[in-house]
Amino acid sequence: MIRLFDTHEVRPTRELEGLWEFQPVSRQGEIPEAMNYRLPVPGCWENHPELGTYQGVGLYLKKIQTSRRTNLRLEFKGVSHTADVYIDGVHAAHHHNAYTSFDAVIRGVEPGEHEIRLYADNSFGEHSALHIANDYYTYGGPIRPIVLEEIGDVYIERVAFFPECEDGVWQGRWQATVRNLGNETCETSLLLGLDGLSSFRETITIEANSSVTLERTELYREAEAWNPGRPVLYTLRAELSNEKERCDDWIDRIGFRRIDTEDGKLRVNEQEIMLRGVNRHEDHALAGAAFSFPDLMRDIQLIADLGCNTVRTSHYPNDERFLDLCDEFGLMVWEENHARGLSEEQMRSPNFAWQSEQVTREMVEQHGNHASIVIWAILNECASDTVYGREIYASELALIRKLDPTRPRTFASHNRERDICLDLPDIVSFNIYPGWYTDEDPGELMREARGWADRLGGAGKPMILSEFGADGYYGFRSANRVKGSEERQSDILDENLRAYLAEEAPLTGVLIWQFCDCRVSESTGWLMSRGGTHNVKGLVDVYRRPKLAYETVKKHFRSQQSKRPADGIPVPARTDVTG
Ligand code: ADA
Repeated sequence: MIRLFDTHEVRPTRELEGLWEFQPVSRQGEIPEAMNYRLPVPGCWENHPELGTYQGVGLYLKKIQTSRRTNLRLEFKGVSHTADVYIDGVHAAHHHNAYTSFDAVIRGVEPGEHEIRLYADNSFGEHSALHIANDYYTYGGPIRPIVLEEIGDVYIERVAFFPECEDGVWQGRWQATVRNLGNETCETSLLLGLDGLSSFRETITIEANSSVTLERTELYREAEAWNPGRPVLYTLRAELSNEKERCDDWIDRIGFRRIDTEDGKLRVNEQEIMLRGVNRHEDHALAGAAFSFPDLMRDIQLIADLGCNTVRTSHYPNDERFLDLCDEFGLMVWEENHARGLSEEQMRSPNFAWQSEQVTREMVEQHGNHASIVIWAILNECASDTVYGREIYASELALIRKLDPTRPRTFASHNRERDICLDLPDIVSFNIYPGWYTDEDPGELMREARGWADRLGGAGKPMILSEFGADGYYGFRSANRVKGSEERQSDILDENLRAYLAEEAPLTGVLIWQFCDCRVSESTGWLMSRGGTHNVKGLVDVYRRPKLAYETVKKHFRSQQSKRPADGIPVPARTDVTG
């Protein structure tokens, strides 16, 4: 399943799901003597009993048939973590980072059989600055769908839509990019519209081997807003036509909403909002990082059942189908680029700056149309306390502002009073663990955090506690409520939430670490503190079995829901799911 809706009606499109041949190999490009395995795609190789801990390069191979001479576009929605693609033996794409998509376009493919070879590498080393041994697992393989499309020489490459509100009237800024792969200049007619509202047509001329981006702002007086409590979505349709017929199209969904952070408040459509949510790793005991649609839906239902109105995609851009579900059900999203806990030294790795900038750009360009994303974030717990770190924070936040001026930006800091970047984002966010890593009082620490923000450049900005939580081993019960037990985890979250959800708390959001337990990299050093190579701060375990803390959080969040209904109640909560 590619998305929750058809992305093309004109362009022939199919998902290359099913069984692919597979073989571990020693390096990218190697052609093995035999392909001894067959694995499901999308999927990760860890699900095969012999490959549960394999870290290295894996070759996926698929033969496809085409029935006419055409151009092919192959889109890989997520390959973990470094991919190299060969089509009929010719290198067609290289991409680093598991959590954003990339494509390969091949011109003039003859009818008949063609071979796709996908090399996926999940090993750590100099080539991978973002994927390192970490507090989550880097699975191997095509964890998200692979899509095969037939395109003409002129095709729609991307359509971005930015909703804006001027004097109470909705308008939309369009940015549509059309590419000409051909060797001659061409003229084409482009139709852009929103179903149920209006559309317009423009004629564009595109030189050979280049692209043109059309920009235009349109008024939508009749548009209904997307609100967390009433998530109205519109189908966006772009179509290219020549003299005779429609020759290409692009379909997406958008919502009209305005987000602002004036006076230290976060507002969606002028309504002040308190974010209540969870941090979520895309990880499941049975699926690894390759979620089936029902698994994604199950997470949405559980998050809604908890009384959350927000989810943070810690620590990387999420599966588009998950974002589609958030759009559809009114769950607000903090989406962040891919990084966790990188020191200055790690940020100075020669591959860090470009890989990090690339994932930031891809995240915003690929996911910008999702109405549910209300915050962009970067670089969780990296070196925001160093001069070099500040350069990177500043440049990535500026890049986001350039690509999308409509959403606030933040980063989750663990650097407390040492942080030197709090003047840069629109919202300040802190990860703190009172009751777990420290013995501090949650209420006092929250007020101290406000003080750090106020003194260090973040005065007047909304503040979010982006992580707090405690270990809780599923099924480990303790009469003495010792650390690591379900009881203690529940107590710690209870104490934290009492302080943070109090009327006078100076907060715009609380995000619990974390929704579900997750597998972590096998390593030495601090990762040895992760019993069973899992981070067990989940409210549910890797199989989604709720721990005691689940009910505790639900009690707090649901009572907020009734006190502050305008903050939004995601739709699945209305058809109560867990009873
Ligand atoms: C950090 C980090 C998380 C996780 C958490 C923990 O704040 O951002 O990824 O590692 O701590 O469990 O300690």
